[in-house]
Order: sequence, then C-alpha cells, then structure tokens
Amino acid sequence: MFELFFATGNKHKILEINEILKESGLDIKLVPIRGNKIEIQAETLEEIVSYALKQLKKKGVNYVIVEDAGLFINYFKGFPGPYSHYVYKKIGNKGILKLMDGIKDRSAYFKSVIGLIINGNFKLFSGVAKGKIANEIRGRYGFGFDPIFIPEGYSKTFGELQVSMKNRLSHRGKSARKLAEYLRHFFV
Ligand code: ITT
Repeated sequence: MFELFFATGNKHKILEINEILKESGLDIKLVPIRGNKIEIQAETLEEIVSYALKQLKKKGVNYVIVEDAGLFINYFKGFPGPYSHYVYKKIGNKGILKLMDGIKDRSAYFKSVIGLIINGNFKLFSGVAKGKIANEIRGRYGFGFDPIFIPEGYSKTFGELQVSMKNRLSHRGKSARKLAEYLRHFFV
C-alpha cells in the first residue's frame, strides 16, 4: 500500500477523499499531517494551494496532497470564497442565513482545489458543485456549510446526505476523482 500524506486538519476531508480513492480501486492510504498547511490570504483557491505546496516542498515532503475549498455565493460576488474558513468560524451557518435574509438570488457554488506533489512535480485538480443556499439549517452529516447548501437538481442539503451521496455530487468528489484518475495512470 502506497502512503500519501494529506496536509490537513479536517477529518471530514480525509474521509471523503479516502472513499473516492478506495472506489477508484487505488491501494493508497492517506496519512494526515497536521499543522503543515501554511495558508496565505489570497483571492483564489489555486493561489492558496500553490503556496502551500511550495512550502511543503521546501520542507522536503515528496508525496503529499493539500486541499482548499470554499463556498461562493453569487449575490455577494463570490463571498466568502477563499475566506470561508474564517467566515464559518466567525458567523457560521446562522450568520450566512441572516446575511441572505430577503435575498431572492440564493445561487451559490462550492469549489475544491486539490494540490499534489508527486516526484517533486506539482499538479492541481479542481471541482465545482453548483446549488443554492437553503432557507434553514438542515441535516447532521458532513461539516461546515453542508447543512445550508442544496446541490442543483436536489431538495436535500449536503448535510442530509451521507458521504457516498455527497461525494457523487460534490466539488471535492469531482476534484478527488480527477486526482484518482491521475494517480491511476501514474502507478500503472
Ligand atoms: P484544512 O486544514 O484542510 O485547511 P479547513 O477546514 O480549514 O481544513 P478549508 O480552508 O479548505 O478547510 O475550507 C474552508 C471552509 O469552507 C471550511 O472550514 C468549511 O467551513 C467550508 N467548507 C469547505 N468544504 C466544505 C464542504 O465540502 N462542505 C461544507 N463546508 C465546506
């Protein structure tokens, strides 16, 4: 079994990406390394991930992934986007619902960018899930903004979907499948 480091402090991300790797038939185990994702404030997830990869390479980590994700609300021109972690910590789902109070355009999307270092090379894989902000908090699965995000074509929130179903529709499911596809070609 090949061990691939994952620089994250978020256990839900590990669970979700692990499931995709397993589904793809890859014999890869994600090994979390905490406190190694050095985040900068930047306008795009790609910049944040690329910076984190450079720092990891400087530390001599050769096989590693890092992921940055965010919720982009169209009415607010993409806010909180790359600031999602901070905004979630400060105002949470209740705060977002309050900001959206009375706003008709509730369209939003989640985006995930996974960065990989393999043999010293950098690769980025991204995925987007379109949907809308719910009117209330619903569901106990997942994490973060999951209970207020309804994926396009569905009525349930991500918070009401189990990991396997969220993975079929989600931003991270999409970026992780691209990663799995790349790794499959790399190892075969
Ligand atoms: P890292 O250690 O990997 O950075 P994190 O939780 O800080 O973990 P991010 O910076 O990538 O993750 O994500 C920013 C926030 O966006 C995160 O704290 C959640 O509140 C929210 N978020 C990201 N992906 C999400 C998802 O799939 N479902 C719900 N909320 C999500």
